[in-house]
Amino acid sequence: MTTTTKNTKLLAWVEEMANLCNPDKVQWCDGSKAEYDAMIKIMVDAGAAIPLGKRPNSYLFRSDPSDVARVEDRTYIATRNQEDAGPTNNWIDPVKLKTIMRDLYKGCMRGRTLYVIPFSMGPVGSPISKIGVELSDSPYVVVNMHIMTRVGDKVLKALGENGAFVPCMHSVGAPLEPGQKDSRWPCAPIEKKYIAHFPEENLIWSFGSGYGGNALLGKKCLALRIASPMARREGWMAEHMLILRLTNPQGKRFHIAAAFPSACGKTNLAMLQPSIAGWKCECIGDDIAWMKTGADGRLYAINPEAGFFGVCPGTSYKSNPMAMESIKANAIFTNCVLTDDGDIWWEDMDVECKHGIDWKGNEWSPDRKDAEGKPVKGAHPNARFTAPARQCPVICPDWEDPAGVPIDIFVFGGRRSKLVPLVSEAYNWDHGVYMGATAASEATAAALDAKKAIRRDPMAMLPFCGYHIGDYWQHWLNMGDKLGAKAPKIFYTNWFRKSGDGKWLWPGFGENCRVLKWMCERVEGKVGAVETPVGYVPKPGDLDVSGLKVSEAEMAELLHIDVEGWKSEVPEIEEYLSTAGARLPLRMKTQLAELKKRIGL
Ligand code: GTP
Ligand code: SPV
Ligand code: MN
Repeated sequence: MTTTTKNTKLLAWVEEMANLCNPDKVQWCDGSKAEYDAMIKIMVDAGAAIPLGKRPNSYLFRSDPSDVARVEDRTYIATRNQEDAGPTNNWIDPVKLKTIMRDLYKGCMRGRTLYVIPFSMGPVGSPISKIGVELSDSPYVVVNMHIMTRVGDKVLKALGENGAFVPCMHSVGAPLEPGQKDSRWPCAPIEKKYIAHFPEENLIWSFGSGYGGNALLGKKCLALRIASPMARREGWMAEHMLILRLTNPQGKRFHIAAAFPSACGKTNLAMLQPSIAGWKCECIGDDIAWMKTGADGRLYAINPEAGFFGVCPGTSYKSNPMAMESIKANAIFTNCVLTDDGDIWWEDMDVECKHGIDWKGNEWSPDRKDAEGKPVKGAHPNARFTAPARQCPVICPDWEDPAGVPIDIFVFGGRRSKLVPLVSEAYNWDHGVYMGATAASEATAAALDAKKAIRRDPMAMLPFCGYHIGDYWQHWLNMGDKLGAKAPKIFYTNWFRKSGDGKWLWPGFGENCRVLKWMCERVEGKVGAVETPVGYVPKPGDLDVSGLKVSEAEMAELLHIDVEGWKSEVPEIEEYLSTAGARLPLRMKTQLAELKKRIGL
């Protein structure tokens, strides 16, 4: 298939990459339903996609067991000066990396089709949106990009003859010899995988993986790792944040953006169904927020994505009914159980599955044990659904407003079974930035190689900030200076505190609206709080717990400030902040010093 585009830069780049990768053919994607259906048919015929009898137009994929999540050890930020990538990124010299990767790309698409996928992050034509073009040899990537971004001719039209785009190069890295049968999920071994970013030239090169953030290059690669340094240069923000609108019983709207690390509750909070009467919640985005100051001096956010790439395990009609409604049809599932009646299943879906085929393709039942006698999970812990955002019953009518929504509240958080209270409010902007910068969380399955039990994950951007983390914190401080009194208020939450016997202390999910309600009432100055060493925390009675089955003792534990525990964290926090070296903002040092004073160190 040919193209009508006259963008010379794009045409030249496609030709250069096709010459390097040597595909059998080149196909320009138009974003149509016919194209989506044709891609699916190719994959169904090849045995890579399994149609789900129970869900209209929905398909199950099983990845290679080695290719199930992001690979942080193989993710690179290539800048001329190593210092500019900072302590949180894997750095490699861009010239050296391109030499290595050009070698890998040479002939890597033999026997395959190169798909040209023009896409827009954000509504086509919005002043906040950015255009990317992904070249990929994976039809799985094509269909996922159709859902997750705006793809096709409309994007080429917006790009025009001279428009700028972010080139996003992708190959699964598995050329086919003549006559060779393709595998169900082609990919390259771990040591050949590279997820490479060249932020100084707004360029992405990915090789060897077909999964999620490694392969759908609009998401983490463009919208965060390339966009974050771009945002710093241009004075805006690209964050790993959900966006929601909360409307109180009086009809007053609050817009909240929340940054939790991967697999720590963004999708769930974004689609929250308030358990308290009169409050309404609508979803704008579940993973990424791009924010710019508006003419009125406030901060406006758009969701650059068009779909959800959400964690399956734990998603149920009890925990996240709106996600369940969003995936009833036209959805893609990766690494779930296939049930005997032609549906998908995963752990904690809150329905019974007596027998099926697990994510590795083996016979499965809930009582299955491995060689060591441990229960075998049916779905991979990072099994994911891909679904169009417009299918969410509580999608906000303004979710595609090119102007965005004005943010009132920022929330940071993480998964901490101890120490961190259910909620606290920052004393001021700098304190809030400090809270975000020192956010920490227990490891999840979203990355293959996040080994540490608890790791600092600043603003949930540890794997996604495409430049020096010290400069990033300074950028946050600068944004606060620019926004002044119009800056959002900053809070910190932890839904994951556990009791001594290992049970969640807080019911979470829909009940989290009680915490959001307190935040809104704090913004309005309607409700109280007590000053603690770590911020303002609700006093008994400030948080609406009416009708909730949480005892007073449990509430006290959830909001308890363990001063000794905080003292023992300080040396580690000090060491962590010092890794930013000379680029650690002075104002962060001041915040640490003030915390130390408050806890008596
Ligand atoms: P990414 O897509 O990786 O960025 O993750 P996410 O932040 O969107 O995480 P998601 O909302 O998908 O939640 C991940 C897991 O946390 C799921 O298994 C959820 O069931 C669980 N979870 C979400 N919210 C809560 C909560 O309030 N309490 C508890 N206990 N678990 C929760
Ligand atoms: C995350 O890991 O934060 C995700 C999933 O949202 S992925 O797209 O794989 O990065
Ligand atoms: Mn994410």
